[in-house]
Amino acid sequence: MDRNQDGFISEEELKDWIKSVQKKHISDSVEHQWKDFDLNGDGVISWDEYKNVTYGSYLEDPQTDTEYNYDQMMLRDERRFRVADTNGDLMADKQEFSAFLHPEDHQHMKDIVVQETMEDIDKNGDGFIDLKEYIGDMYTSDGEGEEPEWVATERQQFSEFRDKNNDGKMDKEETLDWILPSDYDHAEAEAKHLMHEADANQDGKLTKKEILNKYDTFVGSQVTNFGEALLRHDEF
Ligand SMILES: [Ca+2]
Ligand SMILES: [Ca+2]
Ligand SMILES: [Ca+2]
Ligand SMILES: [Ca+2]
Repeated sequence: MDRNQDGFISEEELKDWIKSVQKKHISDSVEHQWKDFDLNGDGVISWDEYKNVTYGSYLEDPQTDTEYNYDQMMLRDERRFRVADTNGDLMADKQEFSAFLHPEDHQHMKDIVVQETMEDIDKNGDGFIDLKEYIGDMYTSDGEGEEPEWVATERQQFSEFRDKNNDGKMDKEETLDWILPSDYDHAEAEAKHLMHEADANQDGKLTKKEILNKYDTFVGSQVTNFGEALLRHDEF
C-alpha cells in the first residue's frame, strides 16, 4: 500500500490501493467463474457455452409458469454478450467475459448498461423514466400511511439533479449521469472517506497505527477484502 515506502499512507496511495483491490476482486470473480462456463476447455467462452450453462435446464424443459421470463433474460444476455464481444466472433476471452460480467467498468458497455436500466424502470415503454417510474423502482406505496421521508427526498433529487433539462423525465443521457456519473470516482470517494475517518492527527496521511485504530471502518469499507487483506498479508 505504501508505494513510496515513507511509512505513511497518503490519500493517493489509498486510492491506488482501493483501485487495485477492486481490479483484483473482478479478475478473481472472472477467474472463479471461468471453469464453469468454458465447458470444452478451449480457453474461450462461446455464447452457446454460456447459454447452456445458464439456461440449459430451462432449454431442455421450458417452463413458462415461473416468475422469471427466461426467454427475455436470454435475449438480454445475448445482446450484452454481443456488445462485450468486441471482435464479434461470439466467443468471449477473459477480457470480453469480464466486460460481460462487470459492464459498469468498461467504457464500451455504458450504453448497454443504460439500456438495461431503462428497460427495467421504464414501465410504460416510452423510452424515458418519469418521476412515477423513478420512484416506483425503489418504493411501492401500500396505500395507507404517509410516504417515508426518503421518498420525498428522492422526488426532490429527481427534479433537482436527475432531470437536468426539466422536462419531467430522464432520457438516456440523464440516466447515464445517474447510474454511472462521469465525475464520480468511487475509489477516490472511498479513499477520502477512509482518510477522514482514520487520520487522527489530520496531517493528510495515515500511519499503520491510525489504520489499525479504525480497523472496523476499514473492514466495513465497501471495498471488498480491504481490511482482511490488510491484516492477513500485512500489506501496509
Ligand atoms: Ca470454450
Ligand atoms: Ca470475442
Ligand atoms: Ca416511461
Ligand atoms: Ca429530462
